[in-house]
Amino acid sequence: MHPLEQSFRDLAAKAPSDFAATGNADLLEAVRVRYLGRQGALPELMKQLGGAPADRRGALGKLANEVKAAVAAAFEKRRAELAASASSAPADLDLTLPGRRPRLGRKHPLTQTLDRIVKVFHGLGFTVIEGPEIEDDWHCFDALNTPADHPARDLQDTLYLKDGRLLRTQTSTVQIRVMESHPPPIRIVAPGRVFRRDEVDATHSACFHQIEGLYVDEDVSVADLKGTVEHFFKELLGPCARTRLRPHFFPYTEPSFEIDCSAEALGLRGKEWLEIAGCGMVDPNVFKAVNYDPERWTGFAFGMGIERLAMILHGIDDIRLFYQNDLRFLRQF
Ligand code: 2U9
Repeated sequence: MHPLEQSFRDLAAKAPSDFAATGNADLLEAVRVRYLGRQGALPELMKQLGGAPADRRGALGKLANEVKAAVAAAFEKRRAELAASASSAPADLDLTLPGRRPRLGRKHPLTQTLDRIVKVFHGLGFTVIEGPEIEDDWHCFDALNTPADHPARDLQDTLYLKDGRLLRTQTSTVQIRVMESHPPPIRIVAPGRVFRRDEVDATHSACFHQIEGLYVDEDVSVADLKGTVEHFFKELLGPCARTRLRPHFFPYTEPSFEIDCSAEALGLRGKEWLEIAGCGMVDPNVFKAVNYDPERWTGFAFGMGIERLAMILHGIDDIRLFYQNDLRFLRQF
């Protein structure tokens, strides 16, 4: 077989499958140009016909025309197929438009704040523990050295269910439950939703979030508490954060302190100190309530409001913004 004949036959075999493999009109056109264009494979072969021996030229020319017709037919067949499938797509579907990037969600600012707090306590070996939001008087008040006639109950008035149970006013309920079921030592933080019978305004909400911590072991002192508080706020806010403890009263801790943080570390001017959390040494009566020997065990506890911390950190002036799910607010975090 003359080499030119072989080339024509090879081309005739390959072109139809190349056309069939194209997925759109642009690709099909590119393949057509490759085979049939002015400098395409077929015209290039045809140019060589003049160099073939005279007695073969006629047969080769005939073959060339047959191949050309077959390649053109294969092209036409694929063009028709692609046109048919394009016309069955919806008229308003433009596949050449750039894709739409899906909007990524993000964590709620309160969750982001809680995550930052928990990360620091993880580093100190504390375990996160959760508990029920519906509680009883014992876990919310009595076990926390707040008997029924204690004035602190008025400050923490809450919502009661018909059966006498209540919505917890603090997550200390969780710590009481852990102590009731586990012997010391204890190192836990309890984040969660709490409830108060409060008038709602820019700084008060009937439902808000807290994180409380509890450390129980032998020979725990106020120095351990102070060191932990200082470390925590430096980790959370940066090495410039200074803290001070101011005497206060809580029924469940003795002595008790309010924790102030240097306003400078929070990027605030005007004030020198900002009240940011509370803490104290666990009252021996709390240990008695959970059958821990108060002569042997000592501990410290602390608590802070997540909303208050997030508001200070981000300069948010209205607590209600956290609960309205307004994306113009949420997208800022
Ligand atoms: C046990 C014993 C004691 C937890 C503590 C505070 C001090 C405190 C407030 C901060 C702002 C509540 O969210 S807030 O309104 N909390 O100041 N909380 S000591 O004391 C405990 C916890 C558990 C068994």
